[in-house]
Amino acid sequence: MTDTMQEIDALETRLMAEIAATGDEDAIEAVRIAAIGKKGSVSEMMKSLGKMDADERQIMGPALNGLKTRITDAVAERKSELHKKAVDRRLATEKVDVTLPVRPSPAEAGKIHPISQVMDELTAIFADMGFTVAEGPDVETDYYNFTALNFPDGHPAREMHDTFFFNADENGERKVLRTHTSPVQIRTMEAQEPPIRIIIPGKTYRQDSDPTHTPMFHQLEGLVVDKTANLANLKWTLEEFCKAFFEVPSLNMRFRPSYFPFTEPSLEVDIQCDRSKPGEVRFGEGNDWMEILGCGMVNPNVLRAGGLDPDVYQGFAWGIGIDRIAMLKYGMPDLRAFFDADVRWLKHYGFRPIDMPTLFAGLS
Ligand code: 2NL
Repeated sequence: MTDTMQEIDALETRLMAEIAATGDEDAIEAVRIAAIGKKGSVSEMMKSLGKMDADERQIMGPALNGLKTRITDAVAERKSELHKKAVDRRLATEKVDVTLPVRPSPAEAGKIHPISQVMDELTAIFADMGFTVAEGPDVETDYYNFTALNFPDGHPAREMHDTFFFNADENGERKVLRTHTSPVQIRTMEAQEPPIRIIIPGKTYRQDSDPTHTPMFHQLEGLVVDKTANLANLKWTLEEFCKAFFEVPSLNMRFRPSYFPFTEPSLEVDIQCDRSKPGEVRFGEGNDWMEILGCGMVNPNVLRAGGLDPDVYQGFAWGIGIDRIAMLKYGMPDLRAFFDADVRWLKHYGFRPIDMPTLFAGLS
């Protein structure tokens, strides 16, 4: 055997060993380039064919071509083995266990506060009856919070409200944190011609703090003004509201005479309930009563303050505490927990963001 022939055999043995030793697709590609790439060891040997005489070339030509073919085939075979291995490895590591529990989406992690939920429920109920939502500032003037609502200077009802007063400004005016949402109704009457049908959900403030009162609380007031609004309309509106909110088909209501400066006559409303089971209140059944809201016909002085002629227009209004009805509906025992910002509490009592209350899909 010629020296060159031995060289070919040695190269073949070495390359076959290298091919067999490759562990991944990159490695086999590197061996391929080093052997049969343009400057590979086999290719370099083939270039030497040109310098041989005819006899030698006759033998070496087929020998080198055979080497190249065998190496090419061996590389292709190893490549396909390694490719299959790589695919198998991916399939093993990227396996999905469809029996595992679903990871909760971020939309499930956050919760809607019960007060926001109840505000959305109230809005849905009254929107269905043709009401729109009105809003106004939390910091109010004495005029909008009291005077326009028929609380004259020195009227004892001003003291009843335990108002938070700001320091007097440069004009000597003392702003207040609104003690009710009623200033928004005055602002609406000033800005808008009747018929008016609005609800005002919002924050209200009174200097009061004990197990059943927080200095900031939430109220929903409603106002209807047109030429014929009357007590019968008021009673129907409130009855429809109570049935919708407490999600009962019927409910007895009791209207008792009361006093508010801004309404005449004024009434307090009790709803039928059953308190015979300890720690549970059911509405629309039983022989007990629970006070739930205040209402009345808008006092002519208040209409006048809103720029409306009480000989032409009349209206009814009501006010209800949102925090308390939220506690009643969802069985939350402690009012103060509403404002503790405790995520464990919110996780338990909060609502799913995608469960937006609507009358057609159900409120809660
Ligand atoms: C209650 C009582 C009430 C009103 C609020 C009102 C507003 C205007 C005119 C007339 Cl601008 N009335 N609001 C009327 C009656 C009762 O709230 O006990 N709230 C928790």
